[in-house]
Amino acid sequence: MKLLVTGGAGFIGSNFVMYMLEKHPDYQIINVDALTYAGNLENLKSIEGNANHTFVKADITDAKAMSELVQQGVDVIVNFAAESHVDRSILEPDVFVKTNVLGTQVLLDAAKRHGVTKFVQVSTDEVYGTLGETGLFTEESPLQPNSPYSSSKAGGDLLVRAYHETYGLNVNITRCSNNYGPYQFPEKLIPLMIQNALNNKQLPVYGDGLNVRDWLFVKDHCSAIDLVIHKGQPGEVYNVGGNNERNNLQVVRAILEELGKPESLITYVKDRPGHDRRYAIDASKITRELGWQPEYQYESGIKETIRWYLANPEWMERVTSGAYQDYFQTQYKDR
Ligand code: NAD
Ligand code: TDX
Repeated sequence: MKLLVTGGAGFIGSNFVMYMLEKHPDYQIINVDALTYAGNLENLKSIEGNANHTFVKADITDAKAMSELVQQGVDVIVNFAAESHVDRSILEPDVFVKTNVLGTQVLLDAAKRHGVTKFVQVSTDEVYGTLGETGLFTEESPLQPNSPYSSSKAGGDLLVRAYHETYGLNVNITRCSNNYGPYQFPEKLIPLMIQNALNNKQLPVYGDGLNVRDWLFVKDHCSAIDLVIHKGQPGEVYNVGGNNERNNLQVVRAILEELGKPESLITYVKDRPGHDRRYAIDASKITRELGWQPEYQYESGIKETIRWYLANPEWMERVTSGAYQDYFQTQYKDR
């Protein structure tokens, strides 16, 4: 099987490429990534020289480049490439629309033109909006995105649906909850807090710190996508979640405890505008229909993640370049 994986130099995409090369050593992977601030070839060091992996630096909004890649006998496209950070989407929504909406449409068009057998869109639970204290998002929940990020992801999802309904393209959409694990860029909650705690810097908790996320170890997300590629039914959406609800303070306190750092590092800062209160996923469909089960317990997964960041300080140093420092000055300046 020949896969075109987009965004494979980012957090989940790089974990997925490594997972697939190990699990299916006979598959060929073309990994296309524009190497934005979030894309990092160092994430792929362990597979350097693997003859079944080809990296191509290109932008998914470049129709000619995508068409040329897809016509090289690609069977399946898995689209991870996206602008992925909610806070950045509040500062600069335009690039989110360009990559997450237009980029998805460009890939769909290439898939349709060159007879790709399946298109998997890696989406997010955030397209469903927010929950109150109870309830879970199912695949039937209405799309009610609240941030420029989540609305751009919802826009991409709707185009995927339309290419199935209108042109009969074989598509699947996965909607996963918050991932954590190695290689996550330190703008997201868990790696940011690990990084700041290690450097004895303040840990900026938004609002009252009681917003709830459902955390899933990245390798469990990869196994879900692998199953969807092989067993997903045409046009179906599959929710993926860990059944691990934690509020942000619980997450941050556990990191401090694991690192032996004081709780006095926690600083409450101004809330994120439009901050979704709670996400929780009903993943019973993918379990029932495709046999997916998460393997990692949150407690051990988070410890493994912290150990990875402790063991890879040079990775952290290199990804937190000058541009990273500029972003943080803008992001936290009025908070
Ligand atoms: P990430 O920001 O770490 O990686 C995104 C990758 O896409 C980067 O390598 C970047 O260089 C690349 N990219 C961005 N714009 C591009 C473009 N125009 N052309 C080609 N490549 C481009 O993101 P992530 O956390 O790994 O998320 C991957 C996907 O999974 C996204 O689609 C995201 O919406 C989705 N998702 C993420 C989570 C999560 O918790 N991180 C949860 C559910 C779904
Ligand atoms: O400094 C911070 N302080 C803080 O309190 C940061 C960066 C975040 N938070 C809060 C906001 C959220 O309630 O922590 C929670 C998690 O924040 P993020 O790591 O930014 O993730 P989230 O907004 O939940 O979105 C993530 O999960 C769904 C990914 O970034 C998305 O790509 C994915 O679709």
